[in-house]
Amino acid sequence: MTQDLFGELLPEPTRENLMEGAVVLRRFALAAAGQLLNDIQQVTAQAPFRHMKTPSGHTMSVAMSCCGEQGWVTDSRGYRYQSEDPASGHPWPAMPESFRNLAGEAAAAGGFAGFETDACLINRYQPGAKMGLHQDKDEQDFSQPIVSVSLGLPVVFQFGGLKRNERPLRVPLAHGDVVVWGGPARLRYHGVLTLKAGGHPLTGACRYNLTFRRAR
Ligand code: MD3
Ligand code: FE
Repeated sequence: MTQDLFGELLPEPTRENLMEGAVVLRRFALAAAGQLLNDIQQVTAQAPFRHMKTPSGHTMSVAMSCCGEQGWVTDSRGYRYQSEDPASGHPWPAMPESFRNLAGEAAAAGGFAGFETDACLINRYQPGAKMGLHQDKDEQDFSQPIVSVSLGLPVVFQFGGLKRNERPLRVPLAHGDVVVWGGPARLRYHGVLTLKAGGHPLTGACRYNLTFRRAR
């Protein structure tokens, strides 16, 4: 057992290989969760959560914010990374040290030592929110992995193939779980089923997901 900031006992992380290139590090972020949630509040005080519109005009059910040198945005002009928050015209908030450290440690544990993230997308799911099957392909270098961190309410993640029509695996993701996606898993379709109502002691009625990327 390890301890968190408050000296609480925490179960040890475990590792599961989902498929080639995709490693689930269960509970890897548990010890840091309190600090990560504090830092989400700091970032989103400067760059508030918003429901962006897809290029086809649908409003996303997931609310998003970003930090780091680059942020991911979608609007009528398309999907892209940019260095300013379109809501304010200012640069995105700096990446908190807790975020950068966790991303680097998780990437190394998943086989990607030396990963240097320049973009963190912060997703907030409230009950009823979901994310349909999609690929993450707005980044420049697909040899760089993506690290995702789940906080708060659990959800069922869908992990498909390189074509949308391949039947996806369903993987439950809970508070503190971290997944590293690289190599042949990097361009697989993936999504998140509708978040069910519930309560979590640290986040209340929501789930947060941090995805760390190398955009440029
Ligand atoms: C597999 N977010 O922000 S994290 C996203 O839980 C996104 O909020 C989901 O998909 C969420 O783009 C899933 C897991 C994830 C993230 C990126 C991936 C899985 C991935 C990129 C390639 C393959
Ligand atoms: Fe994605």
